Amino acid sequence: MQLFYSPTSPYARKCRALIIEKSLESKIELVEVSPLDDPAALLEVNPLGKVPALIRKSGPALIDSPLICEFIDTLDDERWIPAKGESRILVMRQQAIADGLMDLTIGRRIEKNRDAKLQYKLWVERWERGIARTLDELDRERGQFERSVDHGALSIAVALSYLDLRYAELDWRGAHPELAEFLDRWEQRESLKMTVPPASA
Ligand SMILES: N[C@@H](CCC(=O)N[C@@H](CS)C(=O)NCC(=O)O)C(=O)O
Repeated sequence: MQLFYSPTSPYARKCRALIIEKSLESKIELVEVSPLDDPAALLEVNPLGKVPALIRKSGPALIDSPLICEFIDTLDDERWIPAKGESRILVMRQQAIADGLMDLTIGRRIEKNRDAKLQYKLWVERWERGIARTLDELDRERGQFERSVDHGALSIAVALSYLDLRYAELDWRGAHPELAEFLDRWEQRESLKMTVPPASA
């Protein structure tokens, strides 16, 4: 199997970290691509032109990181996403909040990267408010995930780490020290150490 990824994509990082946590590296080859260059091999399996995308041994390629992670989790007996019940819903909800935080952070960055005259302040400020509210909510819900080792906690850790990469000026660690400690603990794990985005990114 092959996972198309880019080294800075937090959605792909969730998948890569899960693969490492589950020691499935030998089953899934990582293929680095730059989605903005529209590589033919990526477009062939994902018409949306986005990473991550997973080519399986059989069946259609999978797109969208929650689906890809769900599939990766079925490849061995160790469940990072509970199979059913409220525990499953909570993990999926945590992943949804984490993915939403990534969406806001990426939206803001794309806007901020535009020529200053073209930047749309309304959107930047809207996304910044969303990021601030989401951090407050994660702090309120911390008790539900801060000691967990599952896909919900992994997703939140990857999203917080992406804030460090793309919105460092926010200093979210200063305002949310317990969330920062949570991320520090995750950053000690091989899965996050081995998927750190390149310093030049
Ligand atoms: N919902 C998707 C989001 C994937 C996504 O937006 N990936 C970005 C990289 S971080 C991408 O490939 N962007 C290229 C583009 O939007 O054209 C997921 O969870 O996999």
